[in-house]
Amino acid sequence: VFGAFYTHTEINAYLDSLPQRFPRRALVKQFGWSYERRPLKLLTISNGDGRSNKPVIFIDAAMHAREWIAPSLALYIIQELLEKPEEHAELLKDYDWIIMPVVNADGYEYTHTDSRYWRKTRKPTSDPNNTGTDLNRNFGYMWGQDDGSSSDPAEEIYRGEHAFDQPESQVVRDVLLTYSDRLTFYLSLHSYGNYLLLPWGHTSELPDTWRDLHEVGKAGADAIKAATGTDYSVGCSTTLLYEAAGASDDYAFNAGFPISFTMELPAGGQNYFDPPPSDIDRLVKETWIGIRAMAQKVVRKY
Ligand code: 0X9
Ligand code: ZN
Repeated sequence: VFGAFYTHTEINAYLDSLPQRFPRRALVKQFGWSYERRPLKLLTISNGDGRSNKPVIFIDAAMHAREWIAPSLALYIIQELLEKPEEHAELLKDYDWIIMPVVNADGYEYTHTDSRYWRKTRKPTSDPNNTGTDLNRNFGYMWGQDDGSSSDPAEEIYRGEHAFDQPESQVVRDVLLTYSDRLTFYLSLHSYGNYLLLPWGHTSELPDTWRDLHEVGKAGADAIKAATGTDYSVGCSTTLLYEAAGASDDYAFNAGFPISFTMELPAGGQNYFDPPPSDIDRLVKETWIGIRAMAQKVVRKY
C-alpha cells in the first residue's frame, strides 16, 4: 500500500471508506472546500470508548503541494492508529486524534497533473500572471510581520492579500477553533530537511515553555535516531531554518496548543521532494517512530 503516492481523490475515497470498516472509531468530517471546490476532509480517530471531549492531537499535511511524503505519512498514521488499537492503546486512551492528510488539495492535484514542484494554492491573485498563495504564510498570527513572507504574488512565499484569504487556511483555522478547549499537540507535516521545528517562527525569541517543547521534540528525534540512525535537528524554526511569520505552527501555538511543531521529513530523489515510491514505506515507518514517541511524551504529561 505504501509503495505509491496517491491523488487527493484517492485519499478522500480512502478516508470515506474508513467509518464503515471502523465504526465508532473513525469519523470523516468536511470543514469546507478548496478554491477549486474540492472537499477538504479530515478523519477523527478515537478508541471507541464513547467518551467525548477528550484532548486532541491534530496532524495536518500537504499544506505545500509538492511535499508528497507528508500526506503519505498522514495515511500511515491513520492506518497504524486504526489497525493496531492494542499496540497504541495508550495514545488513544485519553486523546482523540484528528488527521487531515491534504490541506492544499488544489495545489496537490496540480502537482499530479501539471507541475510536480508547485508549492502554493491555485487561487488567482491580484497579479494576472501569478497564481497561488503560500498557505504557510497566510495564517492570522503576526501575518506579514517580517522578511520571511512576501507581498509579491510572483514569490513562492507570497502571503496573500489578507490573512486567511485562502479557503484552505480558513479550514485549518476552523478546525483549531472548533476544538479550542481541547488542544494539546499540533503537528504540521512538511518536507524536507529533517527538522523538528518549535515556535516561534516569526521571531528568534523563544516562548517561556520552550523547555517543554524541546523535551517533546527531543523524544521524537532520539527515537528515530535509535531506530534507524537518521538524524533530526530539534529547535526554534527561526534559529534552525529562517524567520517566517504567518505559518500554521505559530498560529496553533498562539491559539492554545501547548505543543506545536512543524516536522520536515527527509529529502528524496533528484529534486528533494520526490523520494522513489520504493522508499515511502521505510520513510513513513521511520517517521512514525518519532511521532509516536512525541505523542507518548504528550499523553503522559498533558
Ligand atoms: O517555510 C515553510 O513554510 C516551512 N518549510 S518548507 O520547506 N516545508 O516550506 C517551515 C515553516 C517553519 N515554521 C515557521 N517558520 N513558523
Ligand atoms: Zn512545506
